[in-house]
Parts: sequence; C-alpha cells; structure tokens
Amino acid sequence: MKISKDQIAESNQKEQNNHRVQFEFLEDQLSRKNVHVAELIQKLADFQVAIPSWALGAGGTRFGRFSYYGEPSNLTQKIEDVGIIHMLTRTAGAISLHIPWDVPEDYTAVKELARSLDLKFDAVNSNTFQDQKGSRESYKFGSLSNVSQAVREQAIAHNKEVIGIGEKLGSKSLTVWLADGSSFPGQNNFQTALHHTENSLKEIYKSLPIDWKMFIEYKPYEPNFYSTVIQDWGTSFMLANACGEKAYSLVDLGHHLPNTNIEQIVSTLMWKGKLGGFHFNDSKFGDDDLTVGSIKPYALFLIFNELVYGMENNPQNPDLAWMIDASHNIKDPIEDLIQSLEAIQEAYAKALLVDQVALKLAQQENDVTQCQEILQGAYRTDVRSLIQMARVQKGGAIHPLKAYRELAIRKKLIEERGKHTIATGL
Ligand SMILES: [Mn+2]
Repeated sequence: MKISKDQIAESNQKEQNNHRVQFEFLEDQLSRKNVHVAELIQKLADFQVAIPSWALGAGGTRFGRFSYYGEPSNLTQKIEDVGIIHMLTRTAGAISLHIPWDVPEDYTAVKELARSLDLKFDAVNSNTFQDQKGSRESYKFGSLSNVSQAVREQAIAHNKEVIGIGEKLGSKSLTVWLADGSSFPGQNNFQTALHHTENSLKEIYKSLPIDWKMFIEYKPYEPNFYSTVIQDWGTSFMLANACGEKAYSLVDLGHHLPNTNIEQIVSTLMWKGKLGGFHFNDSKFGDDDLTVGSIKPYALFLIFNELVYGMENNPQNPDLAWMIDASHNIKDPIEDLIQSLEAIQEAYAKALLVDQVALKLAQQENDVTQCQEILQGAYRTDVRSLIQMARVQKGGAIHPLKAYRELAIRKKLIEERGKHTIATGL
C-alpha cells in the first residue's frame, strides 16, 4: 500500500484556493512584523519526527485491547504505514524500532523498503521490561539494577545486541528506558540499585560506536509504583555524565508528575549540552499516551519556545532526536499520528514566531505583562497555512488527514491485511 504523488496532487487541487487565500493573508501579516516567512517555512519543512514502530497498531490498557483492523502485523507493514504518514505529511522521515519486537529478518530488504519510502532509521530501543520467550533470567525484579549479576549481564548483553542491530540498519543512537524500581518500601536498597544501574549503563556505553549517542530516559512511576531507579531528569543527567560525552538525557513528555515544569527541564539540559532526545505525547494524568497537543497545547508551545531558544543559543547541545512516543487505544493510529505531527509542527511554528529580542528586553525591564503578551501573541497566531505551505513544497498534502480519509487508506489496508491482525509487540 503506497500513496502516489498523483493522488496527493489531486487532493491538493481541491484545497488549493482556500489554502492560498489563508497563506497570503498570514504571509502579509507576518511580513509586516518583519518575519522572514520563507526562512520559517524552510525550518518547518526540515523538521522531521521519528515514528516509533509500536505506535502503528492499537495499543491497549491492562483492561483490554480493541483492534483497529488492518493493523500492521510485521516490520515491513509497519514501515509501509510510516511511509503513508510521511508521504502525506513529509514530516515523518524516520522510524524508531523496538527490539526484540521488530528484529529484521532480511536487512537488505528492510533497508531497501525504507529507502524507497524516504525513511531513515532513528534510535533503536531496547527492552528489558518484559521477559522474552526462552530467556534464561527474568526481569521481574529489575534489569540493569537487579541484585543478581546474571540478570544484569543478560540485560547488558541485550542492549549490546540492540546496538548491533541498529548498526546494520544505519541507526545512530540507542534509547534506554528502564522499568526498574520497586513497588514497596524496603524492597530495594536505593543506593545499590542506582550503583548497579550506573555500572550497567557504563558497560553498555563501552560498546557504543564512535558516532553513536546513548539516550537515557527517566520516568517517575509505573510499572513500579513506589520508586523507579531513574525517576527524574536529574538522575538521568547524573547517569549520562557518569557514562560520558556520548550519553544524553531524553525527555518524554508523559514521564512527569502532573504540573511539572517540563520547559524548564528542557532549558536546563540544553544549557548543559545534555538534552539528546525528545518523546512527544500528551497526558492528563501520567503516561497517558494521548495525541500530542490534545490536552495541553499551550504547555507544548512553551516547551518548544525553550527548544527553539536552545537550538539558537546552545551550540553545546547536539541536534535533537525527535520522536513521537504514544500507543493509541481508540483512534486509528495513522490518523492519530497525523494529528500529533500537525500539533508538533504548530507548536514549533508558533515558537519560531516568538520575538526573542523583544522578550529579552521585556525581561530585562521586568515588564511581566509584556512578556506574557509576547508569548501569547505568538501562540495565538493561526500558523496552519504556514505548515501547509511547508508540506506542499515538499510534495505533501495540504490536508493530510482529509486526504487519508478521502483515499480510504484504512479500508484498503483492511482489504490487504485482513481485519484481525495484531502488530508484533502489542
Ligand atoms: Mn518514551
């Protein structure tokens, strides 16, 4: 299942007039404020977000799972789905694989397919949060932090294997997220668990190819509910520093307690040159995996405001790895990802509109009201036609979601794959 350029052109033809009127209006408004519109469009067009292989099927909760029909049941089909999203949006130019759910059988074929769809392989993700069939040791009581050396060694070996798989695909980074922690007070010795984790990460780090990065993700709770070994950005930052210059912290929006000031975390990490990757999603309570921008779009904008500031002012921080990390229960996953990408682009575009010079001036004068006016002035701008223009220039659809529905892609996927398919790992 592939979408052709002709199909997109046909869809765009219907939308062209409306789009042009809206774009010209915005272009005029922005030009009056001395915004370089062409430059802005270029930045938006260049911005690419990786799609995780686990987001293409319907996820589930511990209460159940409801199929979406026509879901991808193997890696090839997952890559094809990302190809559909990328063809429509031109902003999903990479896929992030989960190992062992997505170990390629035929590397040449998988790489060829990705190349034909204009997709790169982003970070590879290891999995030491569940036991795999036939594994010798169990992760029930932790992996890299486990009291048992044999368990730790198995988890380290798995991460090294993931690096090897990533190397064959052309990935350049490894993301480590640990479920390790304790559910009851007294279950773990905090210091021992952290010490083991640090040593295990250092061991994995030794196997990191010279041009690779290691991303250390944190999360305050779940699946362990009393403590997690890497609970917050500070712990992740400390471990990244202990490992070395190729190790970085990774911020996942859903991995914070309610009302955490994530934009401040982003800002601090970029100042220290240690923000490596970013996982987008949205949440009401915790790690809810909701569509990006569906609950707190203003918070997303404030985060992007710090990211843009960091990208412009912190050369010590490397280019960031952007990824959506979500797994949906009740929406068509492809539609959901299209909405998420749109929300990300919107927040980025609005952050690019913040007048940084005026903001700095207002900050220096302690003009609090003006500071808010500047931020919210950018936030309230309807930037959708700008994003559309960035997409169109790269051959994407003016309205990806509309085009997806008009082309009846899901119906075709069901015809092709059948109704009751389940993605590997779900
Ligand atoms: Mn994540």
